[in-house]
Amino acid sequence: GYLSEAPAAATSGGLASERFAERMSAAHGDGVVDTERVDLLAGKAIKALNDIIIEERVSYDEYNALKAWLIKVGEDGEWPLFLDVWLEHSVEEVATDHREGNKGSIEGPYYVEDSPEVPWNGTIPMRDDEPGTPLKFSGQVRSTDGTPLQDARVELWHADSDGFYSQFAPGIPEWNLRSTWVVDGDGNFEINTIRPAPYQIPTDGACGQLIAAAGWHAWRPAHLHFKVHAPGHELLTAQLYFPGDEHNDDDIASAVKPELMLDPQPAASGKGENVQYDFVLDPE
Ligand code: MBD
Ligand code: FE
Repeated sequence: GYLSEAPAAATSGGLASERFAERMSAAHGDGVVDTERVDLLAGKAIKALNDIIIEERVSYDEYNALKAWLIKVGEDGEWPLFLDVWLEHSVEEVATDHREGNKGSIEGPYYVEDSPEVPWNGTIPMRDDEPGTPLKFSGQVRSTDGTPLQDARVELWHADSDGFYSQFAPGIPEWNLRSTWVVDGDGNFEINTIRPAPYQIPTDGACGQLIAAAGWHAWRPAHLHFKVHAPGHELLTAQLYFPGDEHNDDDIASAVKPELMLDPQPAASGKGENVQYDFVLDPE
């Protein structure tokens, strides 16, 4: 691959924290400022932690280790990573459990808005000699009643064959493996990309320290991220996965669902793979 070494945790973490802060300030006014909800939720969270301290007889050494670790999460910019890996899947479940269309999955910390547009049958931006197995990804966007959604807009972003995301790891072109397209008149698309590698949580930051200290593994299975927009329909945020990945069954971010598994086939040309997947959106 291009990079022999992983980006420092504080590099990707700091960038993820900055991007998140920018999006929050752009969307200001949408924040949760309902006193009753804050009282309820913060009160329950604090009580849950106090209950654990009493039940497990947490010591001063353990309490101080926690304090030092929480400070380090902030210093490393890893709050977006921590929260998206260990909590977002439950938020996503609550937000989408009424849906009849496609199952979704978490957004994660590495989404960037306004990626460059490519044609519905184009190629996602990539380096001239981008490593990785070529993957032709085709499908259709439909409403739950089967109507093709010809005004749908699809955003795709994913890691490279080293497991690194552009804009969050050094030395990768800004929009590498990030793009947006509008489907054709029948809701179809056919996009060329490459297969991403599995993603490993940085080992040199606070999240990596927790994983090592707890004896966990640090892996997410290889995945493609999508946002699918269509007028009058709920936004679908999803990830798609590849069969046979050793971490499909124990994703550290708990974000794999059986409905999100791809079935890639060797291309007839003998070079790369083809895969088909349709997105079904719920009317608003
Ligand atoms: C990722 O690439 C990701 O998708 C999530 C959810 C968390 C960490 C890294
Ligand atoms: Fe990801």
